[in-house]
Amino acid sequence: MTYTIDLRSDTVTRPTPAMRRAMFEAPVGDDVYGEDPTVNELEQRVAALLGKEAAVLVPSGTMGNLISVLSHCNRGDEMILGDLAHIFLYEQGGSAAVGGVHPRTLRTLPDGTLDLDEIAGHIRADNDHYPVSRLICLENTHNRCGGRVLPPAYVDAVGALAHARGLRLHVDGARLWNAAVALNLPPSRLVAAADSVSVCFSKGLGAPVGSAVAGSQEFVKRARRMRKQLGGGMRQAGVFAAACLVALDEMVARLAEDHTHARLLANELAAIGGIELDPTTVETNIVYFDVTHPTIDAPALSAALAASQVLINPTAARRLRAVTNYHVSKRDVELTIDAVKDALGA
Ligand code: TLP
Repeated sequence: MTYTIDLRSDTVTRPTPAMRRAMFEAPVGDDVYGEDPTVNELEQRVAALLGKEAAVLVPSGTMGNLISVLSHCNRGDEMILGDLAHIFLYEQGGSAAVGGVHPRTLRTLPDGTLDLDEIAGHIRADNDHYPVSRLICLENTHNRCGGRVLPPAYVDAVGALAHARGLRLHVDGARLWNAAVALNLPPSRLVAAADSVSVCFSKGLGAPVGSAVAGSQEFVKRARRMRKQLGGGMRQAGVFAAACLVALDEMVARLAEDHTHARLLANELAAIGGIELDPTTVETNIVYFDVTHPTIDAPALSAALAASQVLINPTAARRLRAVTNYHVSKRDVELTIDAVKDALGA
């Protein structure tokens, strides 16, 4: 093999030639003054796609989630979220560190949902001893649950519960596009009940940079202020917003191919002795699998694969995560399977 098959994440995707051309040609202005026409076009497109009044471009998914939490919550407020949520696990506790927001984690079920009764049971009563329960966060698709897609009716039910009890619902939709393609539904349907949504252009869609946060006019006004406070106000950001527009035009429908490749990878991996996973849980582009080999653990398998130019990250002593993406072809999946068999002597 003379090239690298990179399954570490879909964040490794590089901009397409069409994106680079659009970046070169993009009309730009100072976005802090609201004068970048390409950014404005992107924000309007995203708001429409998500069925929200407005949207704001932000540099990353992490900042999009942080801005959303901070725009909903005051210091000392509580947010309810899953113990496997990206916001809880992988964002340095930014909501607590920067915003003083108290996280209340509930057990994440294997399909990425939280039990509705458990959510209801953890919404705080009005009592001087308690923080104020302000926000519920969901993640769609759910990264740590293997790219699972949340059923729209479930998200609706969580939203209804939140609103009935005076809370708000945020959806971390870093891979909402994958969920929409998997369900064959418009993205707006998946977040109809959400008060805010963050989405990314820099994961499976291949744009070099960019995420957005969408919600009501009032929410986005607060989010825009929060973005500036966090240092995320950008100037001629149209240069990369242009790539995000191409991503929306050209890269969403093709995610189906990544999903097909992930299923193929999962089915083939499951047939290898020393590997364990349930391929029926693979709904989008993320495949978690366990290595049960007596002498080869996950870091060892990852290192052996890297020596054959296949990059797959270990996520625990016996677990690895492979993420199919734009640069990974069907042939690459087959080569990956051969490399895993070789590494395990299977
Ligand atoms: N996830 C990255 C790593 O941080 C784990 C990856 O490789 O999957 N929400 C979700 C659900 C995400 O998966 C990620 C990135 C983010 C938010 C943060 O996005 P960025 O990296 O743009 O800050």
